[in-house]
Amino acid sequence: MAPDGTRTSPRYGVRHVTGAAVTVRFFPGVPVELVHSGKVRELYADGDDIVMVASDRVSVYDVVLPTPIPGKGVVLTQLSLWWFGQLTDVIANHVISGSDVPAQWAGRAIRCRRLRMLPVECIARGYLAGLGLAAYNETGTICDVRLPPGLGEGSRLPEPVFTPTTKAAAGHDEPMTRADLAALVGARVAAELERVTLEVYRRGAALAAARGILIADTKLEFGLAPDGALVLADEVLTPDSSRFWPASQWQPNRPQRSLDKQFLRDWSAGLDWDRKPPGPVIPSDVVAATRARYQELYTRLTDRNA
Ligand code: Q0Z
Repeated sequence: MAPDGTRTSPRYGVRHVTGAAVTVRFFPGVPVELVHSGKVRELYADGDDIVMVASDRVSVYDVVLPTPIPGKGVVLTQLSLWWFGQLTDVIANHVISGSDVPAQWAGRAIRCRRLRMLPVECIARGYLAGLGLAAYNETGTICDVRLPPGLGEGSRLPEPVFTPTTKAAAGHDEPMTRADLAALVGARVAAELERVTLEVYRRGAALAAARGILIADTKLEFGLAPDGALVLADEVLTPDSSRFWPASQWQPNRPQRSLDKQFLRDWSAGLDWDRKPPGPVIPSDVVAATRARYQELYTRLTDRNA
C-alpha cells in the first residue's frame, strides 16, 4: 500500500516477491484506473484485479440525490462481504480481499477477481413488486412461469421464482425466457444460474426472516473464472440490489415500506418534485434517519455493530 493510498499494477513493472506470503505489486503515485462508473458505485482496474468502490450516494425513484448518506457505502460493502461469507458453501465468489484496498476507500471497497461477466441479471423473487408485478399484471406470468390468479402488489409467491433479465447497455432491462437464457449462455450454465440464484435467495430470505426482515427479491450477477467455473460477483443481498421490507409492517395489496429508503420517499413525496433530475437536497434530519436505517439493517442481519 502506498502512503497516498494508491497502488499500481504489475504491468508498470514492480517487484514481485515470489515464494513469500505477499506479492508486492504497488508503488506510490500511480492510481488504479477507473473502468466503470455506475449511479452509486465505481469499478477500478488494478492489474489483474478489479476494485469495486461503493459511494455514499443514494437514488430515489432512480434519481441520484445531490446529498450523500454518510456511511452508506461502508455499510453496504460490509453487508455484501458478510453475505459472501455466509454463502461460500452455495457458490464461489469474486472476493479477494475486503481490506487490501487503497486507504482512502477503506471499508467501502472490495478487491475482486476480474471475471468474464455474464450479460444477464439473475433475479429471484419471493414477493411481487417492481417489474415482476408489472409482468404479472399484464400476462399472469413472469419469465414464462405462470402464477396463481388474484395476487397483488406485495403478495408472497407460492415458491420463489427465477426471473432473469437482459443487461441493457441503455434503457430498460427486458425479461428473458429460459430459452432466451439458454441461447445466451448455454443450457448447462443457464440451469446452474437458476439453481444457484434460487438457493442464494432461499438462504438469504430464511436468514433475514429469522431477524424480522423480508427479502422480496434480489438481483445477482455472475461471471466465469478462467477455468470456466461459475462465480458470484458484484454485490450480494444489499438494499441496492434487493428489496428489504420490515416483516412487522408487511401487508399485501399495497406498496410496501422499504427498510432503507422509506424516509427519503416519504419526505420527497411531500415536495414539489417531478421525480426527474436534478433531485432535491436532503435535509439533515432526513439524512440522519436514513443513515440510521442502513445501520439498523446491517445490525439486525449480521448481529454486528455498524
Ligand atoms: C461488475 C458494476 C460497479 C458499476 C462489471 N468481478 C468482476 N469482474 C469483472 N467485471 C465485474 C466484476 Cl464484479 C463487473 N460490474 C457492475 C459495479 C460499478 C458497475 F461497482 N460490471
